[in-house]
Amino acid sequence: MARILITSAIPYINGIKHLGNLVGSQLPADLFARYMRARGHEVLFICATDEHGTPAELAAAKAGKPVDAYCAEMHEVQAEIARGFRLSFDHFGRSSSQRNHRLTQHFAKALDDNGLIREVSESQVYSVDDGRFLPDRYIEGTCPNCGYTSARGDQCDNCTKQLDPTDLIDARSTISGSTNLEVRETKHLYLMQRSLRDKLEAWIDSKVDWPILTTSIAKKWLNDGDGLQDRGITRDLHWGIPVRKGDEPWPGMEGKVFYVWFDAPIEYIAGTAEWADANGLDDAAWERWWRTDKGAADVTYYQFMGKDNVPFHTLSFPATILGSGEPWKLVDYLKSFNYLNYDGGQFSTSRGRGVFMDQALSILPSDYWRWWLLSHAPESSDAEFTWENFQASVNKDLADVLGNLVSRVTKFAVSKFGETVPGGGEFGPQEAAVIADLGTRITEYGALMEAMEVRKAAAELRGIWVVGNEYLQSSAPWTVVKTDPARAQAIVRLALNLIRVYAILSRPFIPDAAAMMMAAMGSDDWTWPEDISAGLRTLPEGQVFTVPENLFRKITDEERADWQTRFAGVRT
Ligand code: B3M
Ligand code: ZN
Repeated sequence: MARILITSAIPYINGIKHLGNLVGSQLPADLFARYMRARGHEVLFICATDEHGTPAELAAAKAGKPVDAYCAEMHEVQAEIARGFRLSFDHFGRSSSQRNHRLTQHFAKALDDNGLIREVSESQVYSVDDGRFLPDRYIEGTCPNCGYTSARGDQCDNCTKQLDPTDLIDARSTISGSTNLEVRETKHLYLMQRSLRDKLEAWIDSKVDWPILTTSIAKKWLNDGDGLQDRGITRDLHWGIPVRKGDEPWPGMEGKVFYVWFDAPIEYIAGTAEWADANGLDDAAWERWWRTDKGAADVTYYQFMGKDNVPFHTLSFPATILGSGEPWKLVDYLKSFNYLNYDGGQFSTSRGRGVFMDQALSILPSDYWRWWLLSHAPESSDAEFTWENFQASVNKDLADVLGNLVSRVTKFAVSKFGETVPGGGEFGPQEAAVIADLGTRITEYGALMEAMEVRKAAAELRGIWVVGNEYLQSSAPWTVVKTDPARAQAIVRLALNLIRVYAILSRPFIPDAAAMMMAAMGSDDWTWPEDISAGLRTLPEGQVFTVPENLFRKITDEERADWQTRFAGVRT
């Protein structure tokens, strides 16, 4: 039994995520966690909400709520949706937790103790009426180049000229509209990542089995242009983790907070501490997952994320860990994803384009979405969601192949032999062939799941379902029963056992349907069918089973057309 730590990128607090976000991090992480648990490993799966930064402050202001109350509320909303998608986090934490405050301040002190923090003086635009410094994209004014009146502090969208906020004519705050702006000096802490460059490169070079997508992004940032840059880790904001040196104040940094991307990955660790707290466990319980000097040396740590988050996880966060000089666990395997596009364009949170997690659950159960998303995961390239493809995939794979098998077998069995597993006949050559075929396929399926080859694993699983259909077709118990009822009983017995085995194998993808299938077989034995011959003899003669309700329904053309229109425009 191995010990497996899994984290998914932690979603921003300012709004509900779309399906593209889901398939790029939380969902494949859940698939992997469920699979590893099914194989009997000790798994800890941690996620959280990412609650700091300007977007959180602005979203709260827009909602007319204090930012802490807004975050508490949105955390609950996201937690509820995660439950709806059956994301099996051991803990869904919050980056604003006291645990994260303390750990983030601890890391900053450790980095400073190791001479890896320097102070930098900068001039930045301050809005007197807003009482805050303004990030470039919250300043607007007239472009000095083309006269466009809504140019942003960093760039003019009309003529594309790169700008400095001080270049703008009649600059104003986009938060309040105030033009009462001035340039002020401000000091920030920089993490000296440059001096960690060689260590980081050696570490990345040692990851020979990582996906190219992951290492190529890391390499690009290590080597492009000037190479790895030192990075500001503090901000002039109100909401965030106060800059302190461990338990002590940090002179000159009063009123400032850590940059959201500094504290967010630390929340993976803090979230684990929150998990221990929530379960009445002591510090040793979470430290054995994270501290290699306290039991984590035998932990394998997997991270899941979209490709845009890779630089922060291959460079910045490892810089924090390595720079601390303390024995924290580094990621062992980083699985990254390309983008999922939506119906000829991009999913967009800001423009409300695409299907969002809450909307998805309001029209169909989570298994339908889980199956489509995972079987089309954007692994080797970007992928695209279309309603036609979604309809076809649900109707074929789930309804025709799996659902139909379950309903045909159980209905036929009940009508001919009653509601118990029949004991007549013996398994013959046809059954031996099915057992051999499934044995090979299940081994392959396991290998793909272990390798996190999500799409290929889905295809293999579908192939495993097809084997059942083909067996039923060729063994034709409905014909055989007329001449050789004992033989028909043996076929039905194998087919009922197949349903239980399919429940086990399918559970990481479609947990609700799997639970229904298992319950219908009157069993709760989820032992992985490593020995498929034994697995297909598990339900004993006389075992009571039931005909489950329709596992999957088909999506009609009318529904598809309706949803296509409904989700074409902007989310209201
Ligand atoms: N919140 C971005 C995102 O949701 C960011 C991830 C943080 S992972 C530490 O895609
Ligand atoms: Zn311009």
